[in-house]
Amino acid sequence: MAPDAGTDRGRDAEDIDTLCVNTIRTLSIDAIQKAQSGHPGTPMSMAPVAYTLWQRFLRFDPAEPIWPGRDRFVLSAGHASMLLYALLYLAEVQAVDPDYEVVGKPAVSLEDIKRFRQLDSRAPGHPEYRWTSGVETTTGPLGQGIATTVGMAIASKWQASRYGADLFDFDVYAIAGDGCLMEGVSNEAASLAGHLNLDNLCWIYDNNHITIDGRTRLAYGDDVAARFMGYGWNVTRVGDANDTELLARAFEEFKGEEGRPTLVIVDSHIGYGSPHKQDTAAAHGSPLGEEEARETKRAYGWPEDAQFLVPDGVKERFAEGVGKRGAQARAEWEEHRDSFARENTALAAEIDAMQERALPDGWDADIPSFEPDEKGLATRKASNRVQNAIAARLPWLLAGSGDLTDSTSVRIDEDVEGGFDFEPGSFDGRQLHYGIREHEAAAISNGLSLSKLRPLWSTYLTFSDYARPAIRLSALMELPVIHVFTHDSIGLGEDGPTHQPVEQIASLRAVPGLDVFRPADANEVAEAWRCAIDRTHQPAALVLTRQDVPIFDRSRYAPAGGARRGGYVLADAEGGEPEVILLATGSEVALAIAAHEELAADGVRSRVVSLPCWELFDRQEQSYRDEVLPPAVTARVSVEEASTIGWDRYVGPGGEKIGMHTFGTSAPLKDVQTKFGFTPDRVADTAREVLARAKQND
Ligand SMILES: Cc1ncc(C[n+]2csc(CCOP(=O)(O)OP(=O)(O)O)c2C)c(N)n1
Ligand SMILES: [Mg+2]
Repeated sequence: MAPDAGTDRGRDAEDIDTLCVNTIRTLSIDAIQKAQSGHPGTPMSMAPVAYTLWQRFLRFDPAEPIWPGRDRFVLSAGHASMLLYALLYLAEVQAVDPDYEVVGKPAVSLEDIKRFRQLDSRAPGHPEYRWTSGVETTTGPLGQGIATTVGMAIASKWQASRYGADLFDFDVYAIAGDGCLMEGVSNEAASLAGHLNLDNLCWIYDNNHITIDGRTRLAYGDDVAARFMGYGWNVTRVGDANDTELLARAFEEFKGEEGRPTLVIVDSHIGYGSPHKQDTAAAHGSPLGEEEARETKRAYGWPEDAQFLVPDGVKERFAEGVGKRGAQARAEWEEHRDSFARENTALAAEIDAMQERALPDGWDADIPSFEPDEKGLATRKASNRVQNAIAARLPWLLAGSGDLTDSTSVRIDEDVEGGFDFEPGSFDGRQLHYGIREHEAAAISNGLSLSKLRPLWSTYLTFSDYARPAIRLSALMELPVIHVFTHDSIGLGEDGPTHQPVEQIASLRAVPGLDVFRPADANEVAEAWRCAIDRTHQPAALVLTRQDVPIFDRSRYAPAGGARRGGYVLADAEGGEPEVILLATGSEVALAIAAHEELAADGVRSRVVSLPCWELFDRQEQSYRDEVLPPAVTARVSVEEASTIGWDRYVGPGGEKIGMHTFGTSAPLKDVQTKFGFTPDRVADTAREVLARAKQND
């Protein structure tokens, strides 16, 4: 079908659909060729699949791409990004600004496509949420996209239970390749989705037998259908990616399926149409080359020399399909919303607030303050009290855990509305059980947050490593997910070095945009929660103790409100400027206080700085930071039962860092702390040493 016949209104629907599919293919080929970088093979092969889904099934309004009731489409095979950009461009999806307003320009323009992978183009290497409107989640790290869709599907079920299925019954679709299904997280995701009967979830598996290294048989021989049937999925097959009728039947089957997620296995030919590269790994990740691009276009019946050609009728066809259906679906949704709002003012207000990541008035009114207590309280336990005080006033706060609900203290109280398990039959529960699937727990949390719920999830700090790729994406996507990590140091004692984190805090601090809070006592926990909830575009990690820590007497020491600035002077020298500064976080703040008292008795003037959140402290103005850490006081000691990486910037060249340089050991808490030198005497002695050194250098 030659595109120069584009003005011929007499051609039949099949021809125009083929023309649309070939437009997606050739835009992808041309963009990648021009950029001299990218992955043409999968956009070429999967174009008819994505096109059929968008044109005939997806309830998505290009004019309002963040309408809450929309179906979600996730390109989990993020390297095939040009497939998504071509769809966004041809469907004329509109851009939305950070205030959630449609701004009257395209999400992706032809200019962006011509500048694929170039600086500031809305068509970057891999799809990036928040950068390109219409991209539902950032993909590229294989497996993350499908893992995240489970969170979106859970959100749809939860929202349907609370606000009604007239408003929330959205489906979630994903295209996944061999890579996505090989990644371990796909097992966690599919297993949980099957267990939860998420029949609003449809993954499309691009079964092309090719990855970068070549044929998949090098490393992959799964019977994928059997595997997914084992997870409790409905599995269906489409033997040819170009067979749009069979594809449509598969999607219809998905729509009719109840109680099971659906996997559509689509056999495809990577690089479809390329005479020399089809079905080879060469089509995966490099431009076709000029001559091959020309020959491929010829095979499609396309003008060989045309570049970035969008024949007449193509955009119109998208407008008649996804555009029209999406607009209608949205109009119906808005009608439902309006009538719902008449009957249910408060619930409707929740929907509106949620969409803008706003918080209900008084959300923090019941946050407790804790009385001084020498014996104290584990910060994980204090956290549970604060979490519940917030949960009672923030109905869309959902808690979950990787099988450590009570030991990480994230259970929502029974007397809080929704304080029961989320499971089939009670999708309005706010307590999610992820089983021992930390990676998926974090990815689901991203999916919940992308659906505008406020998720927290938990595990032991050591096992944050299992979830790291999804934690990283929460930061990259700027999602206000709360990652709760307890058992935060060697202070957990007997469980030994397998469970005692050493390098995790430093590695979390290294994630750009992730605020890591390690509160010192119960009242700092309350402040950390205030900071973590009162944000719209940033994740937080709460790092909490298993063991009790004293609750400081705030009439004697500074108020905990200082924690909201990331760091503050907790205890100061009496009778003059401090000579030495002790810096600590979490459980080691009490140790610093003990050393401070010892030094004071000895006539040494020390200051204790509690530094629960480095990132927040670093964002304070210089004058405040200098007030807390006066540049003239170079004698400084940091204490943290963790890797010392990063502390140099606070202790400076004249300072000392007390931390962990090896793994821990299995023994009762006191013995572990003595073995590794976390004692008031050691801290005080180190302070005296640095002070002596500083005086010598004066
Ligand atoms: C977690 C992760 N590991 C490795 C890569 C690098 N990578 C990108 S695409 C790809 C091969 C993917 O194969 P498949 O999913 O079958 O995609 P196809 O080649 O069929 O498009 C690899 C290894 C990645 N993006 N993410
Ligand atoms: Mg493949």
